[in-house]
Formats: sequence, C-alpha cells, structure tokens
Amino acid sequence: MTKKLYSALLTSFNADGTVNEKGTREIVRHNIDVNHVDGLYVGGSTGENFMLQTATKKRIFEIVKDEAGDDVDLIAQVGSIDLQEAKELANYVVNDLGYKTISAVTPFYYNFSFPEIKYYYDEIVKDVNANLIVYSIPALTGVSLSLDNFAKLFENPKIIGVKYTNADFFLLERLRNRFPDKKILFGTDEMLLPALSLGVDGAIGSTYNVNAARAKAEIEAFEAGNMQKALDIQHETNDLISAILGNGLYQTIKLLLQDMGVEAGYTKEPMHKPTPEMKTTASEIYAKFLK
Ligand code: NAY
Repeated sequence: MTKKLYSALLTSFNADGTVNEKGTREIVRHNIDVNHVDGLYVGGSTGENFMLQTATKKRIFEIVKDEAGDDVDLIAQVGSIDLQEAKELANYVVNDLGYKTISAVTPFYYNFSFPEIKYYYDEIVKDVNANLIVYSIPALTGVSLSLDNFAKLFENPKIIGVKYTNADFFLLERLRNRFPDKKILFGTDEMLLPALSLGVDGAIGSTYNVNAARAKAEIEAFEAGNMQKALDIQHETNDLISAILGNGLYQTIKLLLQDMGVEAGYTKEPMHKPTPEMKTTASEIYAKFLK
C-alpha cells in the first residue's frame, strides 16, 4: 500500500471532562496494534481539541508521543485562533516531545484576510524545525482557500501539504495537478474512493479508529486496479458511516471502541453523554458492521 492511512485520534475523557490517560493510551495502542494505521493525527477535530485548555492539549500530545514512540508517524495539530498558543504548542511538540510534523487549522471565526492567514502559517513554522500540513476544513471553519491561496502558502518550503477535509473535488484535482510534490491527505472518510482516484497521498479520518481494515482493503483494491471491489467496500463503509453519523459521530465511535474493549471514555461537554438508546444503537452497529 503506497497511500498512507492515519486515524484522527480520539481523546478518552472521564465523565468530569478530564483526560482519561489510560483510555487515551488504549486508543493509541488499538490504532497501532489492531488497526495497523500508518500514523495518528493528534489534536484535531476528532480529538475534541478546540474545547481544550493549553495545558490539556500539551498533556495529550505528551501521552500520545509517550505511548506511540516512533512506531507510527505522528502529526500534531497545533492550530488555534490564539496565534501565541499555536506557536507555544508548536514549540512544545517539536522541541520538548520530538514530533516531526505539525499541522494547523486555518484560523477561523474572525474572517481573517488571506495575508493574515499566510502570516499565521509562516509564524507558526518560523521558529520550529518541523514541517507543517495545512488543515483545511471549510465546513467547520467557514474558511475556504483558493488554488492561488494554496500556491502562496506552499511557497514556504516548510509547508509540505494539506489535510483536505472538503468535498470540492474540482479544487482537489487542481491542487493535485499543480502541486505534484506536496502531500495531500484526504479527510472525508465517506468520499475516500473519489479522492483516491484524484491522486491523494493518503487519508486522515475519525472513522479509521474503528474501520481501518475496510479502508486499507479499499486502498489495496484501488491500487490493484480492482475498482469494483473498492467501490463495494466504499458502499459498505458508507452504510457504516451513515449509521454512525445518525447516532452521534464521536459518541458512537467511542461506544464502538468500547465494544472492542477499548476504554474510549466520554466526549467533552457541551457534547452530550450517550443516552441508553445511543448505546443500544451503537451495539447494533458494532454487531452489524464490525464484529
Ligand atoms: C480531525 O480529527 O481533525 C479530522 O480528521 C477531520 C476529519 C473528520 N471530520 C470531522 C468533522 O470529524 O473523519 C472525518 C469525519 O469524521 C468523517 O468523514 C465522518 O463524516
């Protein structure tokens, strides 16, 4: 398999919202030992990062690096609309913990101009000895980057690619065509197959925490030229993803991990805790798709 698969790592939280270290370590181990993913994307949306205080973010980066070591590729998402925090986290993960790749979400909420966005990225990588992957997720941030915007960001040699969590396949094709040497990691799990056909380098997603085997089989079928098999797997995957989305995305992935014996814990407030009905549905999803 030449294309890489990364799980967007979940964080296990206790009922009171503090980090469940044992559970978080178990999620890391499950991804390495059972899912055999190529890497982990730490501190992204799936990690519930944007609801966390700086010290908590640091602790999670530390736990994950300690547990994973150099077994898999680690990408630390350090982006924040507090640029000082983003720089502090970048410095911490690279210099104190030894992460080699960082990522940063596009700065959101204030409708920043493109020159401000470029300044943000150049500042984050300026003082650290690491490469950066832009995290573009317009559906959640409201920030869309154009092809020319990417070209300007990519002028910085330390900005090596993009985690592209977007359904704009025209832009994806244009990016692939114009930047053959930049890394494009696709972040919308339910559309993996069309993204593979456009030449992405790999994928990062939340559902790979529980569905990595199907994703890897799909990538292998694609790479072997067996498109019908790859499409059949995507159909099956999307039945699973529809069921997960219908029951609450992160809560359900955590419940599915619990069915697999992993202490995945709770989501962080204000996300709600799973109801008994959600637990029953998750067990049904597990029995139908993952057992
Ligand atoms: C992350 O944690 O930053 C991501 O990987 C984002 C990608 C995920 N998007 C969100 C909003 O969670 O994996 C996807 C997504 O959960 C999946 O495609 C189901 O819609």
